[in-house]
Amino acid sequence: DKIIADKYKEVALKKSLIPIKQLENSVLFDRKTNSLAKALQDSDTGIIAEHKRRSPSKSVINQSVSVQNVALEYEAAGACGMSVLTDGKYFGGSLDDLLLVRASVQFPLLRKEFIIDEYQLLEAKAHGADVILLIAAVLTKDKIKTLSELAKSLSLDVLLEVHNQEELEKSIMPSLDVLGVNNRNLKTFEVSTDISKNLSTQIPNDFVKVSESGISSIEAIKDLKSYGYKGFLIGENFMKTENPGASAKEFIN
Ligand code: IGP
Repeated sequence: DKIIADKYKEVALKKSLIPIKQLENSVLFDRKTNSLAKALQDSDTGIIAEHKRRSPSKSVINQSVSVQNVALEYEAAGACGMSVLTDGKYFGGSLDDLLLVRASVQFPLLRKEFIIDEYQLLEAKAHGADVILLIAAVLTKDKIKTLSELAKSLSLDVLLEVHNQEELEKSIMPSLDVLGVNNRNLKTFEVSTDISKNLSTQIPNDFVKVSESGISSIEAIKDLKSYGYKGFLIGENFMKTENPGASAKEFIN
C-alpha cells in the first residue's frame, strides 16, 4: 500500500536527520503522560475529537482553522481527548501540530499516524503525545507486540485499530489499552457503524472499546453505547464546519 511504502521512506530519512538521542533529550520526553484509557473510563461524553485538515477519502476538509484554537475549544467543550493527525503527505498534519497542541492543553493527545517503526514512538513521546495508534491492517502480530511493549515502557497508551475479526484475533494481547474499531474500510473508504456493532461482542471486556469514523449524530453514539462502546473518535463531523470547536461544543452539550 502506497501510504505505508511512503512512510517507510519518510522514517528512514528522519532517522538519518534527527538522531534518537536528540528525541530522548527533548524537554517533553520525560513529561508524565495522561492515560486516555483512564480518561475514557471516567468520562460520560467519551468524545475523542480529531484535528484533520484533509484525507485521502475527502481531500480538503478544513485548511483555515488554527490547530491550537481547535485544541483549546475541544478541551473546553468537554472532549475526553484529542486526536492530532501528524502525517503530512496524505492528511496535511505534522509533528509541529502536536507540539503546538501540547503547549495549549492538558487532556490526553493521540498521535494519529501510520506507525511502522519504534522511532515514531520516540517522536510521539518527544512531541507530547499520551497515546499512539497501531493499525492492525498494516502490522504483523510480532510488530504489534514489539511496538506496543515499547510504548508501554515509554508510558504511552496504545490504541489498537481493527476493522474485522481476523485483525482483532491476531492482535489481542495484554500490552494494548484501548481497542478501536474503524468503521471506515481503508481500501474502499466505505463507512458504517455496523462494523463496530458487529465486532463488539468479540472484543474482550478488559479493553476500553472505541468506535472510530463516520460518527455524526448523538443517536449513533447512544446506539453504540448500548453495544459497550465507551469512546467515539470524531473528525470530519467537526472539522468540516467553519468552527470545529463550536461544533464539538454543540454536539457534546
Ligand atoms: C475520524 P471521521 O470519519 O470522524 O473523520 O474519522 C478517524 O476515525 C479517522 O480519521 C481515522 C484515521 C485512521 C485516519 C481512523 N483511523 C487511521 C488516519 C489513519
